[in-house]
Amino acid sequence: MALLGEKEFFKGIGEIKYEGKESDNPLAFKFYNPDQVVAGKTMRDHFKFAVAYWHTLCGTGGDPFGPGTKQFPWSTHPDPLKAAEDKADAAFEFITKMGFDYYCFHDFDLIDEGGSLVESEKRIQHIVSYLKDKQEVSGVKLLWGTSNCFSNPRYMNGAASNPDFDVVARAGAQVKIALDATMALNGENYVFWGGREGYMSLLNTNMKLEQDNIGRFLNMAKDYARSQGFKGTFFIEPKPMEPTKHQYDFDAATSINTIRAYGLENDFKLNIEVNHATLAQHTFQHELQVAADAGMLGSIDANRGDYQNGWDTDQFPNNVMETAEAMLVFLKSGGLQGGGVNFDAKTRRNSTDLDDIFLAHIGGADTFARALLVADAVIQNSPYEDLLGKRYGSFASGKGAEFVSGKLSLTDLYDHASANGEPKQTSGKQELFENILNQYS
Ligand code: XLS
Ligand code: NI
Ligand code: NI
Repeated sequence: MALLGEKEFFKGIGEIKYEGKESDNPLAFKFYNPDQVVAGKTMRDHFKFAVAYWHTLCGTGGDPFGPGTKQFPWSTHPDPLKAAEDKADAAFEFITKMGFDYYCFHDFDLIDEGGSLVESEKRIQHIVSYLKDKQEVSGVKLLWGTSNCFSNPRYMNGAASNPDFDVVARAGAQVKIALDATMALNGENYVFWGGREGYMSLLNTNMKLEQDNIGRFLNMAKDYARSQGFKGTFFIEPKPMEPTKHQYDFDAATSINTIRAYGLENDFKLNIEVNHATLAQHTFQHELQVAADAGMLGSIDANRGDYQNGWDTDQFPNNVMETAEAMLVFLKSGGLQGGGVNFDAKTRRNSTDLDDIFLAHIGGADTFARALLVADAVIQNSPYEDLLGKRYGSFASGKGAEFVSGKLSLTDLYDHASANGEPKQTSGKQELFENILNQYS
């Protein structure tokens, strides 16, 4: 096995360090200081930053108009097993140099799918044992595993929601293998993103059967993993569309309904992705709040979309003010339950230097770190919490408090309203709230 240093893919780039915002070294963190304590926890523990294998090690920049532009030095070996080992070496070199603690993968990001289920499983087992050693040597951990049940043409009509039972069973077999891999690598969580679990036209779709089948499928996966001793959390990752027109896990609220409708609330939480939130016409912070309010804020896929177009562009986060609003929700809800911040983001097609991958992750980590500092300052030092408390002050005492504790009837509301006349007008003060965020940034 090639350990760090034996075979170097990112030559000339050393460990990325925190140098503070005065530093003009592009290959240094300006705000992400892993050991700095914010709101009682180190930044490292707040975020649990993870590298997404699929974008960072596999994505060569292809789009519908042309092939990939990036020739990765770890993707040259003709033998799929050796190519996968090179990729793993590159992944661990990168993660270690970034100083991150985690990675995430789909089964067939790790190694190319074989010609049959049996051959694919053998390949996965080969690379899993290789990765096990790499994890041990480096201390890097698996935040979550998942299975890619959306790229192979066999899943064109869906995986767990496929109208053909044979395909549903094939997806089940694939998920079993991916769960085995995740457990063998001590994965802390397991993700279900419903890539093609949805439909294009209701005319040819039995929606009720498809959704019930997903419910059965998720329960089977959960029961299997639990029977094998898996203690981690399962996450559903909502997304409204792309690749299907109507995806069943549209947004956080819809996915929470799925979790509850199929009795999965003790085992499942949500993995909220920024660009999926915006595709659903929500803000990222809205989705975080919906998940947190249900006790299901599990993990984050960090990226950003593009204001001028409508698809999942998966760009690295760089908007501090928007991320600060999200970090307010994050801090106030006590952070993530089991998960971390996974950079589900890719460098642009024309960002072809290897150091661009470092610059992108540095920028993403710095954006989250700076936003966390802003949110913490707003909570600790600004009038924000007071103002928010005052806005709901009418529920803190008197009839309002009785209402909140369930002591009033509709007739009580009638009596209160009759005795008090027209309610006074109260400003929402939105601009003041916005100014406070700006002032403490
Ligand atoms: C795609 C999703 C995918 C999941 C994992 O849009 O974000 O990358 O995170 O399957
Ligand atoms: Ni994602
Ligand atoms: Ni996505």
